Amino acid sequence: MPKSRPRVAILMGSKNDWDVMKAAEQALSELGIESDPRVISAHRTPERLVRYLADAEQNGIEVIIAGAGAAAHLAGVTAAHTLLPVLGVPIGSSELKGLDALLSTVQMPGGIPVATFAIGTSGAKNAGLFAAAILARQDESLRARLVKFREAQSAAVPERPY
Ligand code: RP5
Repeated sequence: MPKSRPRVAILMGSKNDWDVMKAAEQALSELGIESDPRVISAHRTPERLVRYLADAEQNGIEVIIAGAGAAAHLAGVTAAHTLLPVLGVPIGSSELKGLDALLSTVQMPGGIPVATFAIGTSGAKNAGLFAAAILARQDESLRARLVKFREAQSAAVPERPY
């Protein structure tokens, strides 16, 4: 089956972030949403970032998820270069276990917004689900798939702990 056009970009500062960021790809793919995972660092490959963002909207990208660790400025710099919604995922790859990335991502000065998620895999998964919720506003069949996902999630919770 031919792949549909990616609607969500998943940017990450390092190949080493993929272990965490693949949770976003998985959440999207379970809802039938194609994504575009890229290793793009705001400080190691700044030109690659600007180039990617210049064409992102035209290429069909509607939401950008940006995950990075340490002094994480990927989500903020991304948001500075696009009007697309940017969902930031702090990654616990540093000595500070993601607290540095969390603060760097969440504490954006007023004017350039970044929606910030939990540190690590839960954040990446929820960023994927949040991107799906944004897309579902204009996509009835995706909305129906999201409803099914929530129902299945509820059904999987046992009534009793034993
Ligand atoms: C950040 O620095 C990346 O997002 C990564 O989480 C962290 C460490 O990168 P590597 O040295 O593992 O490539 O830019």
